[in-house]
Order: sequence, then C-alpha cells, then structure tokens
Amino acid sequence: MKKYRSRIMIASISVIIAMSALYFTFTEEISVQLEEAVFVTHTGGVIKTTGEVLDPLYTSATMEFDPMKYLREFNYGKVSQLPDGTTLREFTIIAEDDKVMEVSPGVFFNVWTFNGTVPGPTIRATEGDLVRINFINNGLKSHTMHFHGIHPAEMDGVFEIVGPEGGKFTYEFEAGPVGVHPYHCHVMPLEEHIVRGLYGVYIVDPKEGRPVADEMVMVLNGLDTDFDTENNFYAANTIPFYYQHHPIEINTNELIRIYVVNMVEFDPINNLHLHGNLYKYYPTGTDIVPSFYTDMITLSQTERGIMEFEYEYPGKYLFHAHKVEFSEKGWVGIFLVKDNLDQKSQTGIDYGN
Ligand SMILES: [Cu+2]
Repeated sequence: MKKYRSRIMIASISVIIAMSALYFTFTEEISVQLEEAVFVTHTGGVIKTTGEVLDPLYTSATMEFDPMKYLREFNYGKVSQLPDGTTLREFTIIAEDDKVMEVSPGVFFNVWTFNGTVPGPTIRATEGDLVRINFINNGLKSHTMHFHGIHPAEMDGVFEIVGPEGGKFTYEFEAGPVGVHPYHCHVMPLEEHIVRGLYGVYIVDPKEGRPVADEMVMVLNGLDTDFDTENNFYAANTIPFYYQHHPIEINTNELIRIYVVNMVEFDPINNLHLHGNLYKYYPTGTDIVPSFYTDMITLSQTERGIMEFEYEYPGKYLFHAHKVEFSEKGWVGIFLVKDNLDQKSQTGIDYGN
C-alpha cells in the first residue's frame, strides 16, 4: 500500500512538472505572438504583423500631442543679458519629417514637425530682444524656418536652404514688430512643407506688456489625409473636435486673450465665431487699440490677430468656424465658463454652476 502511494505521488509530481513545462513553453509562444510590429505603408495603411518588416516607411514611433498643454504653453527661450543690456533669447528648434500622428481615431498621418509637435512650440519674446534660433534639420528633406516679422534678408529662411540629416543654421534677429506672427518652413513645394505641419506661432510682446489675462494660442489648421489637396479634417490646434470633447475651462469676469493664427491651406478663408459674447480684435496684434468689436473674424492664409473678451455668465459656450463645413469636420470647441469665486464672493450671486 505504501509502495502504491509513493507511485501515485511520483506520478502526480511528474504530471505537475510536465504541465509546468508545457505552460511555460506555451506562454512563451503567446508572448512572442503578441509582439506585433506596427508600421505605416507607403500608401498610408497601418499594418500590424509578427512577421519581419522589410523597409518600413514609418515605424510605430507615433507622436504624442496634447492640445490642452499646447494651448497655454509659451516658450520664452534661454534668457541671458548681452553686454549692452539687450535681452538675448535662445531657442533650439529641431525639424523632423518621420513622425506619425493619430490625428483622429484610426487615422494616422505622417506629420513633419518642429520640436516634435504640430504646431511647433510657441516662441515668445519682447520687442527689442535679440532672438537666436539654433535650427537643426534632422529630417530626410531640406527645411528652413521663415519668420514673419522684420529681419535682415539672410535671416528670412528662404534662400538659405538647410540640408537634411543634421543641417544647421542660426537665425538671429531683433524681435519685432509687436504682435502675433506665424513661422513656417519655406522649402518648395511650400504647400506640402506647410500642410505636413512645419509651422508655429511667434509672439512679440510690447515692452510695457499687455494687461494680465488667461492667455492661449489657437492655430487653425487643416489635415489633408488623402493627399488630394483638399482638407479632410479641420481643427483649432491640430486634433479635430478636441476642445469639444475637452472643453477649455475659463472663469467669469476674467480677461481671456487668444492669439489666433490661420494656417489652413487649400481653402481660401477660415473664420472664428464666439458664442454668447463679442471680442475685441487686434489684427496681427500690432496695435494696442482694438480695430473691431465683433463675434466673427475672417482670416486668409497666415492672417492672424489677438482676441480679448470676458464672460459675464457661466456655462458652456461654443466657438467654431462659421464656415459650417469646417466646424462639422472638426474645427469646433467649447469654453466651459466657471464662476470666478473671487467675483462671486464680491457679488454674492450664485449661478448654480
Ligand atoms: Cu520643410
């Protein structure tokens, strides 16, 4: 009986060892199968495969972009003082053209980027500062940086082509004039270099500053994801419908200032309508006196300006292109206006928000 028991025990242990071996072998096979490579084909198709990928055009290194972070992010550069007292602002901008971005669920688009995002960083200086841009082209195509504003011819980023795979150029100019300006690549075919995403915003503040405000940047852009020179998606800050699904929180009775730049190609105009309010509008932001008090501006390519407004009543308010095709293809957002607690304590009014 004792002998029989020990036989059963040996058999049981053998079965356990065998099963464990099978388990580890099996799970190892599963884990190998799960390691799928993701790549985008030359025609834009997204392929997942466990097979060997020969010569993929793009890898799975899809870029991350957070429109909420971009909205209020200003890059003032590395600041130092020149012997004559001038403020020097140094920026390093790296161009790349191999990033893939999921611009809408399931829609992958090969974007060309300044510092890894579309739009590139918002470069900000004060009138009279010396702006120095250390530009590095890590792309596979030639690129440049062309700033709108006032500067010497050789700093215009048009004829000084910066070659691929490590080409360098230093742009240096005095910040001016006061306002909001675009910057973009100026290599031919220009349309392609812009619509792929090589643009950003350059703000020049007046020396005396502007009144304190909740400031944000909105770049109106379009995405031609099927390369037929018509936009398939429109947006404020690249991701269609983003600020509709993630409303921008602002406060009642607080000054809001938006630096808006239209970078939509292919369509001759864009516009911006604000609900439940009107705004003071400063075309190109070059004057400190507003030109209009309106709820609608129309902008052609690279037209831009500064909008200022305050909301009196809390709640949800749309802002969007009143060119309805654009808003229905993504260029629409919501301001979620919250009661400013400071104001509420002063007025004692509760809007029940
Ligand atoms: Cu370019």
